[in-house]
Amino acid sequence: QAVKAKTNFVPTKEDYQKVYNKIAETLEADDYDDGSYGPVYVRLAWHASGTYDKETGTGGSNYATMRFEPESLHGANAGLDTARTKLEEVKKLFPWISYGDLWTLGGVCAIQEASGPKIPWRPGRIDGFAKDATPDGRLPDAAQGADHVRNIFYRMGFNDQEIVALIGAHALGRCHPNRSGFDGPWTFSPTTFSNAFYELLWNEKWTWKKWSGPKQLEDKKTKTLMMLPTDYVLVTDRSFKQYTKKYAQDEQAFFKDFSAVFNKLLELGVPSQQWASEPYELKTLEEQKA
Ligand code: DDH
Repeated sequence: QAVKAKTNFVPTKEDYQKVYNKIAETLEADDYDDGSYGPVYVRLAWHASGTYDKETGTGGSNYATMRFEPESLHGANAGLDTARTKLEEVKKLFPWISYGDLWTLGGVCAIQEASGPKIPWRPGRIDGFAKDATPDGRLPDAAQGADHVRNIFYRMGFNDQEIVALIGAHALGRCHPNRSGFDGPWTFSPTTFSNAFYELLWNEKWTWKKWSGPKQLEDKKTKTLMMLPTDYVLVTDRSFKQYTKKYAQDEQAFFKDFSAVFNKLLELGVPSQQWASEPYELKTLEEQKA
């Protein structure tokens, strides 16, 4: 009887809210980075999805192939084992959820709990196999320029406005010398989701950092913030900069566009017949207190 009940288990919105809540409880950690796993959860959700290639229909969030070598060892994924290991705590409690659903929900939860916009999210990804893993080189290389950024994101099916909106996720988190080689946070509040990335990019003066590490920029005023070469093209490229300016001036516009484009990112590579429901808007922990 018990076994039968388990096989027939069809999770509801309430079940996914429980998973969300558990993920939210794992975010805070005094001994990790700036005190939150949120930024690295967002990066995991993005790297699990951003391997998509619209021509071949391969890659994307469906199969969670970052669980397997060599994808787990790709240079771009350095450090994401931290997020995968932490999310195992949640997987243990809800073994029925697929890794693709867990990792993408992790990104949604991290953004909402960091005061970001609501991100519609729906379940339906399935676990694939090592043979489904994507080749190295599908994720962007921070040392390159606007052409490279366009090639990578056009391959996923995004336009210039969507590219600029997506990279605003760099309001969160930091670069780690032992992961990417780059060093430092983009904003003064790396655990709060905001339009600060664009504000700083647009309003501050940025100069090349003098150091032995990879080429990156620092803010002239405090020398504590950083920008990657690929971030900087968002104010130098003629097409990109109009959106950067808009998002620097209008946080609501950024939140609205980010919500739509992050949802689109997390759904890349999932066949539509696999979706188990319409998108949910899950509640933050704060909203559930009332
Ligand atoms: Fe990013 N990102 N990212 N990024 N990213 C890094 C960290 C974080 C690029 C390079 C880097 C997006 C786009 C790009 C986040 C989210 C998103 C790091 C530092 C590098 C390097 C890694 C480390 O050392 O730990 C490049 C290049 C691009 C590009 O588009 C050209 C996008 C689209 C997102 C997204 O989420 C939508 C987040 C969050 C982090 C912070 C992680 C952390 O641990 O903190």
